[in-house]
Amino acid sequence: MPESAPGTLGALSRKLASMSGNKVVLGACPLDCPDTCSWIVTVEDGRATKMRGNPDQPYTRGALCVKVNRYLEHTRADDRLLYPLRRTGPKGSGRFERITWDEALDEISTRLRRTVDEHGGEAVWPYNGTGSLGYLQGCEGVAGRRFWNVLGASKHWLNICSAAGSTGLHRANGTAGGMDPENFALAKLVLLWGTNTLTSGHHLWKFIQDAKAAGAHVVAIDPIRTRTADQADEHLAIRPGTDAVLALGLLNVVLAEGAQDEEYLAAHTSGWEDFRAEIMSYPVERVAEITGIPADAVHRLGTRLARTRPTAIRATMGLQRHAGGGAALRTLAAIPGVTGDWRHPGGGLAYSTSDHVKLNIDTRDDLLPAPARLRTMTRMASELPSVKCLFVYGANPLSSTSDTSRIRQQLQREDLFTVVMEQFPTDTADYADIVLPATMQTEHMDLHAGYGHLYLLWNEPATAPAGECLSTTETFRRLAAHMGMTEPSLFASDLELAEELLSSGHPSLEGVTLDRLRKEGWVRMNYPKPFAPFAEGFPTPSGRMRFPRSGEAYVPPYTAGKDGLTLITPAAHTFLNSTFGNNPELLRRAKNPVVLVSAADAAARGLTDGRRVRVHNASGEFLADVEISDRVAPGVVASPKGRWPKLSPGGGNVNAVVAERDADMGRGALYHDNIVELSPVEA
Ligand SMILES: Nc1nc2c(c(=O)[nH]1)N[C@H]1C(S)=C(S)[C@@H](COP(=O)(O)OP(=O)(O)OC[C@H]3O[C@@H](n4cnc5c(=O)[nH]c(N)nc54)[C@H](O)[C@@H]3O)O[C@H]1N2
Ligand SMILES: Nc1nc2c(c(=O)[nH]1)N[C@H]1C(S)=C(S)[C@@H](COP(=O)(O)OP(=O)(O)OC[C@H]3O[C@@H](n4cnc5c(=O)[nH]c(N)nc54)[C@H](O)[C@@H]3O)O[C@H]1N2
Ligand code: SF4
Ligand SMILES: [Mo]
Repeated sequence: MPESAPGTLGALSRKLASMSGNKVVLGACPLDCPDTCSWIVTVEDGRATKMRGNPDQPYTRGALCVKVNRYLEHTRADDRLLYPLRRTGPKGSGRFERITWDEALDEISTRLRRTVDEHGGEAVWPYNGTGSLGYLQGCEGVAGRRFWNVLGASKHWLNICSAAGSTGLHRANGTAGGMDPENFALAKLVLLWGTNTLTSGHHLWKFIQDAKAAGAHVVAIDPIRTRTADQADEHLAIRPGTDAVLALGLLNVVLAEGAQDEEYLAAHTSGWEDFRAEIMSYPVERVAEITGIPADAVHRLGTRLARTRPTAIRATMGLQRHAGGGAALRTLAAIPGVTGDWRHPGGGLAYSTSDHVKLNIDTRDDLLPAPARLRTMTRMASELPSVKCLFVYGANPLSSTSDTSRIRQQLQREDLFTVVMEQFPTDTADYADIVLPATMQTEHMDLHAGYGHLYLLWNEPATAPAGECLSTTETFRRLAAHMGMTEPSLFASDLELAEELLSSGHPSLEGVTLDRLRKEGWVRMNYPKPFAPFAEGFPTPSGRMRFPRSGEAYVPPYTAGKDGLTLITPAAHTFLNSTFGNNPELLRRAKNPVVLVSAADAAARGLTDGRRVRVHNASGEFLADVEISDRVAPGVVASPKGRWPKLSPGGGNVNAVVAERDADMGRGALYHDNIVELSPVEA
């Protein structure tokens, strides 16, 4: 039987609440964060008055985060979009007038029909981002796609976040799914590799603390000494984009120690002879030269790796935002293949658990009148010239997508009809012809899974929608009806859609019913606990993991050998991508945008602490204040993502200098792999 709410604290608080005439509603955080927390909302007289983390949920364990602690306040923010709007000023001016839903649907229907008639469905681009990871309202279930299929619209490749790494892991293991993150508690060596746990998904930390308490050694491998690195036993400041080389170097030491698991290699892997030769060509001195990590540190960690079972590697998306991001994950995945760590719960690699989620996502491609054109999210600037109707939902490309200057130029085109479904007046919404107001998580129903754990969660609406906001599902039902579409599946209710999602018949979902989810709020999928997914083999055609072939193990970063500073644009502690970028308190805590610069690089440019600079390259520029810091090595600078350009000095953010370039696999974006220069802004 799947594990479920034991009916302790959460159940008790629900009972107490109902005794006092209040209601307590179980929900889930919709944001693009691995933890997908379970939350409890207290509702008094129809108003949500309190939100807290669900103490019964084994992963959330009662805590939300600095951002979502302000979620209720955010739902009532002064700038919340409450009504449909039509543009009255020039594109980008953010000047709108209120209209009715009928007027909005009329105008959208007319424009969609005209576009399809004149230019074909491919000229329509539904651009659906990661604002919600819901399987009903958000990107995981590809919300709205059945409607777009009837219309024959372009398909949208949501590759903005994790595509390079996922593809690399698929090549290695046949899946991007790996360890159950809860099993980090069982590890004796933990490598936090290109991941900022305490900022990007802090609930894993409790499991790492359990491991530490049992004697585990924790190493952070990151070009930045992050707050996570501060808490680790050891920090290796790697040169950006060279992780595959470090992995090869560590394996070189493992082989020297004779610590490879020959039995596991023979039974469950393929391509070992070639790969062994590749490893042998990366002695620690060569590795030190490429990665910038001293040879003795590589040797020490290699020895530790050779001698410590189980070793758990947490590698997340930061690592793969480089030209060689796919190869990096593929080569990291080879480590537990060589050491045999996959045999043990507490050993292996955890990137994302998404591939363990086996819901039945049926976007009904049979409804398409003809094969659809595929448009790539991270290539927005290049795709837009052939788009006539852009429909943005759950996304804020003017903050989050590469090459924002070119995107902005395109959004100004008079012949482009843009609809933005939003909760807030983002920079992107300012360019809309029509804005549609969207519900927030406490106002709609949704089904969720985490990408950092093995639970499904249900989100019951706690309150009525604010203003005239509609959920994604309801918006598309109304739009379909307004356009006279009759395909029955376009009108499925939220509960019907949820039943359908749960009906895949996969063993991991046996006994996971909608009734249970609605009652208990969360259910662990039927994976063994503890879970060792590849102890007996891999989901590849041969059943074996595939080592990289000769020459495939390392693809150098774009920045390799180039003059200038490598810019890293990591997760901000107080924002979630661009979500909360307008929250006054979180903005206050985030202070002005900064760029971390080593003392040597600052001195070479005559920059003092606090000096405002233009961070620039051929793609564009943004403004930030210099923070001289030993958290970055010479040659590396860092400035967090997530700022709203219009709320930032100079009206730009980091993505003005992120060029539209592809990683080696999955067309992943190169967010941490750009060359910039810093020049003082004249006062
Ligand atoms: N607070 C907060 N939490 C978030 C988000 C947020 O915006 N804010 N975003 C969410 C989303 S969408 C995602 S996808 C996840 C992403 O979560 P993470 O994977 O943690 O993402 P990043 O912050 O981009 O990168 C993590 C770390 O990788 C390091 N790094 C960069 N390049 C390299 C490299 O070449 N090698 C190594 N070893 N390290 C490197 C960065 O310095 C950074 O400290 O977090 C989610 N959680
Ligand atoms: N430079 C740089 N850029 C990055 C990254 C980086 O590391 N560096 N990280 C990248 C990553 S990992 C990601 S995932 C992307 C994220 O990029 P996007 O997918 O564009 O996500 P956000 O910027 O968070 O914008 C989401 C918007 O959706 C809205 N929203 C939330 N819920 C709903 C809903 O239910 N309905 C509707 N209609 N709207 C909703 C929010 O108000 C918000 O404005 O950014 C990427 N951009
Ligand atoms: S953003 Fe992450 S840590 Fe914060 S509440 Fe949501 S799932 Fe939990
Ligand atoms: Mo992401």
